[in-house]
Amino acid sequence: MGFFSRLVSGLKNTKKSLSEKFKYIFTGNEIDEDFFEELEYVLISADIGTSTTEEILNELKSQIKAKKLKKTEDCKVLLKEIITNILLENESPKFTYPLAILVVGVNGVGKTTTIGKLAQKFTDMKKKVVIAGADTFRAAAGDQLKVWADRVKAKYISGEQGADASAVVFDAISSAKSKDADVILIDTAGRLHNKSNLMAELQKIGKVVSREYPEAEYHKLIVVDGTTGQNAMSQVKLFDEAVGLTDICVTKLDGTSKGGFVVELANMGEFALRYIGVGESADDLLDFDAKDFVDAIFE
Ligand SMILES: Nc1nc2c(ncn2[C@@H]2O[C@H](COP(=O)(O)OP(=O)(O)OP(=O)(O)O)[C@@H](O)[C@H]2O)c(=O)[nH]1
Ligand SMILES: [Mg+2]
Repeated sequence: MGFFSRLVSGLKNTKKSLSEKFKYIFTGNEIDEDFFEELEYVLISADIGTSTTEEILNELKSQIKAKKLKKTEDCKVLLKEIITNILLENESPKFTYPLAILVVGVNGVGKTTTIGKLAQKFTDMKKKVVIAGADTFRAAAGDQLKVWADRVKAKYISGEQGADASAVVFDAISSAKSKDADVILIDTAGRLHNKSNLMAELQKIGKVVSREYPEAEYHKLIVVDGTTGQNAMSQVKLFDEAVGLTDICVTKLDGTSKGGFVVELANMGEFALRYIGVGESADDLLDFDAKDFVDAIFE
């Protein structure tokens, strides 16, 4: 399957729920207050969020006025453009190498799987990859990650269960330097005994990377689960306070009809929307592209 068809098939539930509703909105009718109310309802039910929806509607209204549009069917292209422009504000700058990516997020969102997929992606780009298994909390975390590392023959550094996570990261950085690696991917725990422990551990890991590997371009990528919708926004804020995020990856968009929340995530404004996950296999991690995303969710 090509890139765009994988995206479309991954987002098919979101697309279906939107296009069914759009049928009744973008008709040949005159634009009136009911139209805006219905559109507002549809955008909010796709999980775009109230403030972003309001922003979209205000922009739509002002363009309708400026372009003197009369029929609702003329607004669909406009709506697509407005949403694309919001997403474009968060386009991801290109990576430079060596590159360090610290992957964080609450438990079960898809961090380890995303690292596996990233290892594949960078290997395909002929980059030399080192993986740090710094989730030393969960017993099976290491085995899961090693499978992904072995698949692409990436160097894998981990520690015993309960080992100091930042020591694992220290070792992995030494290995990356000595092997002249291009990319180091750091997996972290999603859960420790309590939340403040987790944040303290992530901060400690974060500092090790800045201190030991200043020559690397350093990214802090949060993974959020696309099926959790609005809750993702508070996770982003929480982890940003702890480590200072740079990038976002939204996983499991294949399992939701509310993919619209990606628009709201983008509208938070500060972070590069870097990747989306649309399935469990190695090639199901896609570089986020604003235009393709909007094309994939609109009819
Ligand atoms: N459908 C779908 N499933 C995904 C995607 N990404 C991850 N998963 C699944 O989500 C589950 C959890 O993934 P993990 O990678 O273990 O999540 P994690 O964040 O590392 O979890 P912890 O280490 O326990 O915090 C697994 O069953 C993955 O296969 C995706 O894009 N789509
Ligand atoms: Mg994990």
